[in-house]
Amino acid sequence: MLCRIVGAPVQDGAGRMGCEMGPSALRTAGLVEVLSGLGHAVEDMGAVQAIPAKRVVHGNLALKALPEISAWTSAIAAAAYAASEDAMPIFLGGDHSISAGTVSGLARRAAETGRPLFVLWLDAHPDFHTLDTTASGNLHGVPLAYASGQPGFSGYFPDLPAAVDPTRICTMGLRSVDPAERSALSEAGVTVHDMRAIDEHGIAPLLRAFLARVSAEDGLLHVSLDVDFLDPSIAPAVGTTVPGGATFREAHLVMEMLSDSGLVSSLDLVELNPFLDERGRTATLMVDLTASLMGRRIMDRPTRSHSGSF
Ligand code: 4U7
Ligand code: MN
Ligand code: MN
Ligand code: MN
Repeated sequence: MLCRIVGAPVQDGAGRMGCEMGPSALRTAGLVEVLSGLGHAVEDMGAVQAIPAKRVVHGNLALKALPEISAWTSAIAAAAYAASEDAMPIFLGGDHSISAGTVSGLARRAAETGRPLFVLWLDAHPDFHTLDTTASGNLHGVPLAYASGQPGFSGYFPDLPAAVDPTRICTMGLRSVDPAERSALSEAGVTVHDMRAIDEHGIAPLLRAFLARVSAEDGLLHVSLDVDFLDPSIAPAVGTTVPGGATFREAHLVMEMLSDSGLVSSLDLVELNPFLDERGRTATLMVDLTASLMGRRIMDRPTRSHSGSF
């Protein structure tokens, strides 16, 4: 499988600076070497270039860096569309606003191939604010709403060539949902497996059910992994830590199951803020999770134990 690495050094969408260094930290943690070591061909495309921003005025005065993020979104969408031709793109954020571009570029690609695009959003937050509902004004809180065609982006963000059907989106790991997001998610029909559902059922059956849907429709699957999906005790390098996140093994299990499914066609690694890391441990964990997604295993499977019963 050819992997194309695409750097998206964006930080204006987050409330604090530092995500710009994300692509560099992920490369330093050995991403390219790990992928090659697993037998994948790797093409490092370098970084998406920012394009000049056009001034825009919006009624929500809280919005931060709207022209800049809108400009990044069109550049990243073009890069995502190009990188997804006959390859698996891996996008290195950058804050999560980059996914406005990655997902919309991938949706355009999927529409051309005639296969439906599904999105697995691994995050403490749903990032389902519109430009009108965000109170913080931080645009890393809006990409999923934009890419799934929620109202209010027209004229401010690039026109969407194709939107992801919200009923083909599954969010996992949520534990910080704002009231406007909560109602918008259920009205749009997004599947939400919050941390409480993960605690009650275990993460595996929830993921298995979603993967069965992707497979039944012969879909493409984009995975968007926000560092804050993980518990802050194992992944401190993020500006928006929320306690009670996925454990080390829950996160690896998700990646291993995704790998076994063979369904994943693209990946975002986002929100890593290396300035907040401890000796590179979060960057290393993100690379190790990518390795699990791309085929690294503890043991070959299926495991045959003693009497053959499991
Ligand atoms: B991230 C938040 F209010 N919802 O809008 C907001 F809780 O990409 C957080 O998931 C957004 O890290 C988090 O600012 C965006 C907040
Ligand atoms: Mn996010
Ligand atoms: Mn988040
Ligand atoms: Mn975050």
